[in-house]
Amino acid sequence: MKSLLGQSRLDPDRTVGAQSLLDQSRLDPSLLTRSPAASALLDRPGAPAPGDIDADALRRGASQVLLANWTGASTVPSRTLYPHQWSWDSAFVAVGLRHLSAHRAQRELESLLAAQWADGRIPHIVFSPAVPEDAYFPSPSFWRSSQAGQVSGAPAAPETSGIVQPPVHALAAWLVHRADPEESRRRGFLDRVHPRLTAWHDYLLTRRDLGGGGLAAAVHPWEPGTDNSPCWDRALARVEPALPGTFRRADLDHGRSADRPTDLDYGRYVRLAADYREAGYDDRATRHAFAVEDPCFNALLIVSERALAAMARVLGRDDTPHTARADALTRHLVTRLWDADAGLFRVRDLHTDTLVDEGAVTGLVPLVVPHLPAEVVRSLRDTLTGPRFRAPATRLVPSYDLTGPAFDAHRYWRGPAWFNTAWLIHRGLRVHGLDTDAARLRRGFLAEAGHSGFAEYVDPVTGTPRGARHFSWTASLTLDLLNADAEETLP
Ligand code: 9WN
Repeated sequence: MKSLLGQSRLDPDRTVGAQSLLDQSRLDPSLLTRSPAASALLDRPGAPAPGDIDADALRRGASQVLLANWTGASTVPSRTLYPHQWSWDSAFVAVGLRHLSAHRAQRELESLLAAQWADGRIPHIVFSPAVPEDAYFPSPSFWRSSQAGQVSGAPAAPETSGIVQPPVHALAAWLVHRADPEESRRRGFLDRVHPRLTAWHDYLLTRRDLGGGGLAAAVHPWEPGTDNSPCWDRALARVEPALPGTFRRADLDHGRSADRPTDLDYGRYVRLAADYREAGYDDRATRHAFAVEDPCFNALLIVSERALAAMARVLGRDDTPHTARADALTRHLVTRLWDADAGLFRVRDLHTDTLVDEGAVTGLVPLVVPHLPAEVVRSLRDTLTGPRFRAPATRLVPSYDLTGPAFDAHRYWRGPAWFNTAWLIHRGLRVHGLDTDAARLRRGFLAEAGHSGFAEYVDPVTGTPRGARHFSWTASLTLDLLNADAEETLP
């Protein structure tokens, strides 16, 4: 154990380094010796990293987080704040787990897909029956999926939420397959996941094309994964909040209230989810009071559709429906959400059919889409490296425009820098051959992940860690970026 820590060179500018990874961690040190499987995972050889990063310490710290957050079939985002399985978290976790165990990464995704509804939706939370009811709100008894969701094809078990999260799963499944194609073939992994992931995209492109413009809509601020982004403020203001006192927030037991969404936001989240539930989670029967087209959500749908095409080719199936969909989605994304004057993609509010005048990191994530017009790529790169998104302390990307009126360096998706969006933008920079920018972002990512103890997010101005520590996708995507030199991009 000592040898993990004795040689930290993580960030010479700061007094904390790899030592802090484990000092802060409270992870069980006997984990390594108690389980032969666990120690085999940790003994994989390391990959090269930028000169000032101690790749070995970082890799071991990240692996420990993933081992500690593994429940036996999937990974919780955080043992304290998020004690169940989350949809896009699991996809990001699988991306990193594949470097430790392709088999375990497959199980991560397949346990999520086992909770898929008959209408194709992948729920945003799969609840563990082993976790106490009051450990997270909204709990299974709020969503009541097996009862209220019957008309939409919710499974009898497990209990789940009724909303969704961004469709990054097919990309993750493809990357997991590529990590060990032999193991994937032996287990029939692609054979099983390809039809399920296709049904998931079908759901999004039929039931969720609420704007009629060929993009998928989100009907709750939790669906794009950026809960309290300023992009939702106007749309949410139209929603009558649930009365205070009718629900109890569990997140404040673990998170600082200044880092979390406000009570007023929560009242509105609860109202929207309850209304959806009362309509059986049926998109045809619900009058969605909140409906938006989000650029990150749709960009991930495009990349995932290309991943389905790649899977179809491996399986000897026709890939043209997937490539045709990806091409059409790319056109719609640019036509409906690109704002050339602002130099980024915007959210479209479907109630007013207008673009929301706020700049968020989700408007830069479409860089991950191949075949974008060259001027769009140029402009996104300028915005990314310009004053609005160049975080002074972290080399990461803030979640919201540093110069925007709603910027708040602490509060969740209103300013703090997150690791999953940085990973996606890093991937986008690679896709478009912007390798110098990619290398800079990668270096910043790895330094901050180590320095922060794999925090959920960090203050972009001071670099202070915020939110949960030992956060699974931060650890997992760290492992992936440590291997990024070998990464391939999709055609
Ligand atoms: C609500 C689990 C999830 C992430 C989201 C992040 C946060 C939940 C919450 O945590 O949302 O889904 O309780 O705040 O915003 O992106 O998937 O890590």
